[in-house]
Amino acid sequence: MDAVDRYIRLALEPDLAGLARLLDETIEEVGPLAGYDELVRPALVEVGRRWERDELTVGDEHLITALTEQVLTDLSRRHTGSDHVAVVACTPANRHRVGLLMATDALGLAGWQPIVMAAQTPALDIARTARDRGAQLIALSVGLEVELDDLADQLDGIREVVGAEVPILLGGGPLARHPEGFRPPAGVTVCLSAHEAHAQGSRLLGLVGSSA
Ligand code: B12
Repeated sequence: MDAVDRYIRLALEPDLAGLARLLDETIEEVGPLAGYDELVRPALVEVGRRWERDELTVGDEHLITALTEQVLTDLSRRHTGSDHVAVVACTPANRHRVGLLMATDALGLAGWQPIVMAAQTPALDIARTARDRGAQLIALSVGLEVELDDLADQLDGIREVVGAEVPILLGGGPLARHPEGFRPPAGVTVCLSAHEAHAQGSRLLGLVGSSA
């Protein structure tokens, strides 16, 4: 049985401790970013496939997602804190939070202090939270292809509140599945994986740190 199968089987039992152990072992072996990109993400994509083929129920999918969120939230407690705040949020129509949590951890590991907001956060509230908390980075997770249609408008709305200086990182399923589907405006960087979230987070922290 491969690791993706084991992941799904443990989550279905449900065996939270076993799932956390599997992730810990994977992280020990390949590191957290590869653990996310090469185990948790493929496991969730496989859950989507099995659900489409009627091999898993909606209840199964909810259970696996809930346990995954719990394990990822526990992992994020290891961040040590930093003065450089990043507001991390799902776009207004997006309820998919797993990728967001991985990006959060990647940014935390890169040295940011992530403030994670709930799913489906209105753009104006993301922007106000970032402005009011002095965020130096905004990271957004997009969940559905249909959201790409008005993403540029959402970003413009955020820019009106936070100004042109705050960099924005964008990620999420539709961008990863269709990298050509959205052309990011100036100041916005698209990341297709937790690895990229970490690399771009480190790069931007270097820029912010050197201008402070
Ligand atoms: C779990 C799940 C749900 C759960 C989510 C629960 C939760 N708490 O997250 C629930 C049940 C809510 C759900 C609902 C829906 N879903 Co859904 N869902 C999924 C599923 C099975 C897994 C998603 C996931 O976690 N993937 C794994 C993560 C880790 O991948 P990821 O997001 O791409 O993240 C990686 C990178 O993109 C990147 N990243 C992600 N975010 C960010 C952010 C930043 C800043 C950075 C830097 C990087 C980054 O890092 C991650 C690590 O590699 C997918 C199947 C699939 N193929 O993904 C369908 C899927 C995404 N869902 C889909 C659909 C259609 C829906 C619904 C419309 C279904 C319905 N009829 O109600 C609703 C829409 C809800 C909404 N408004 O968002 C479709 C989307 C297709 C499309 N055309 O857009 C998919 C692809 C299933 C399918 N094959 O049809 N879903």
